[in-house]
Amino acid sequence: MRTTQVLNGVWEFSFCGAEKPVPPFGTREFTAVPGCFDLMEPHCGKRGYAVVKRKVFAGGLVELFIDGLGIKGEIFWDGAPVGSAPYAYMPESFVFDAGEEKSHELAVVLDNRFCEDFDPFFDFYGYGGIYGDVTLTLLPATHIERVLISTEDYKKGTIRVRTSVSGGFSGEAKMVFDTGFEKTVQVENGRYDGTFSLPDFRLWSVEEPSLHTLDFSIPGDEVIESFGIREFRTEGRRILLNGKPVKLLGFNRHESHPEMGAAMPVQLIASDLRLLKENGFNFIRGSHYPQRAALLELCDKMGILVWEETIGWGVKPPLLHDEKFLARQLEQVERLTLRNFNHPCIVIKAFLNENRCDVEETRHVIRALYDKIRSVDEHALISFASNRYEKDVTTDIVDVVSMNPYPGWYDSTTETINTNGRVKPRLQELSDFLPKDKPFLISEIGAEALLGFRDPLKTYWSEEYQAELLRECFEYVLGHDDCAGVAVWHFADTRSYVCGNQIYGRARGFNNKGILDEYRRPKLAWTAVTELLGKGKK
Ligand code: ADA
Repeated sequence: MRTTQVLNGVWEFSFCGAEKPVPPFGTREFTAVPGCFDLMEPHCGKRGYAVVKRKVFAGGLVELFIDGLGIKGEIFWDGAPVGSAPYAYMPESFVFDAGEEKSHELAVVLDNRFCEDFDPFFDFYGYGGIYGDVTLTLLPATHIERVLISTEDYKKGTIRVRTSVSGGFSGEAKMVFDTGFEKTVQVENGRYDGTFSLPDFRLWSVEEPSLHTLDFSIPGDEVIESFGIREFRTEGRRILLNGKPVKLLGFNRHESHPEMGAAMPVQLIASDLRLLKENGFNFIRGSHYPQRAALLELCDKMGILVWEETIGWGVKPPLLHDEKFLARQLEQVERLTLRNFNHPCIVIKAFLNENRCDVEETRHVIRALYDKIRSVDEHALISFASNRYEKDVTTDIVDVVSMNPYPGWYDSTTETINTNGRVKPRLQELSDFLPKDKPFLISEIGAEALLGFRDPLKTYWSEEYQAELLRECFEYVLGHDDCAGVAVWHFADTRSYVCGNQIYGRARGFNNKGILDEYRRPKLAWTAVTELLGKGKK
């Protein structure tokens, strides 16, 4: 049977700058895991290699899980490489033979230097460190590798269960559901694929996020998966959840905190989600990278819809059309779709925020990523956030057409006061232009506002200006059935560029378009929008 150790805590550490650390890894300091070392003196803001390590008592076959790190990492067990984590924020598992049962050394070489897949131009800070939990699970030699559960018919509670078992195992497996329903099935050459109805099932929804569990076992191994029975589908301009239109109302959210960076404690993640849910919102876009396991678990339990996205921000040719880049993107969407397959909260699966989708050659990239997700998940709603608007040549490929318009902000002329008249006409114009047979989602919209900067003239950067702009946006979205929803840019102010010309638009080095500031203190826009939703409390 499996046993799991949580390896979070105090690890040994060294910052190595440009010099890549090699085994045996010498360390001089300590650091927190999860934690971002480049937010801690004396390494604040530094870029380079670092090593984190600790002792682990284990032996035999193990699965090491790291819930996201940045910007890249390589994993060593007693000085030997056992895997690499090339994509920032991506949760990764590494299965390897840990050898004899004794104390071993686990080391992660981190590299927070910018690279092709994480450009300094990204409008969010690239932190160095381990962002989420680290666990080590002892695995039986023959073990269950994966259990995927999908809803095939939400009305009848019909689900499909697909599993893979290591070593080409053939034999009996048992399924026990939380409802008490049991089923014995045959696994052939490591595979089981069965579709059946679950008696006494409950549906998952935003209002009643009922979850089920499946305990899947073979001789010597057992895993418990949580899942929800629900269907997302589109009908014309609408997104339907279990046959009923659902309007997505919420925010883009960065996993970011001024003192903890991307390694936010679960308590703070939960408090963000509670704030959102209690104030009438139901949606977050996980911009712009894979989300932590705890966030998805919380959203499953709380009934919050999630847009899942792989990393890739504003990518343009030639990189966008480079085959090696595409291969890395395909690997990311495949890994993420498989890993998060059972989360009922995921409404949209996406990639490549604001890519150059106005260029004909980009169609091939979008098509390939779309097909890859589809090959793993035949029911997923697939999209990406576009800023090419009327020039986007890929709207026929995606299931949901998502646009990031910034009326009253980036498209302003000399008009700097009063958004009246800008937001609604632009949204209407876009809506009129876009295909009528697909949902139109506003995947970003917003304006900068500095908390405490109040101005009766509603000047740019004032709380008043932002409040008015977002009020207009929500009035439009709530008043139009042909708009599938909105994710405001963004939930909370987030640390951004620290260099380059872009910093001029980023006072304090932050993207200040948060409806809350970085400590989650509300701006006027929060009150304006929550009042519209009939809530208005914090
Ligand atoms: C883009 C981008 C966001 C953010 C935003 C802004 O649309 O997708 O990450 O940078 O613009 O604030 O300018």
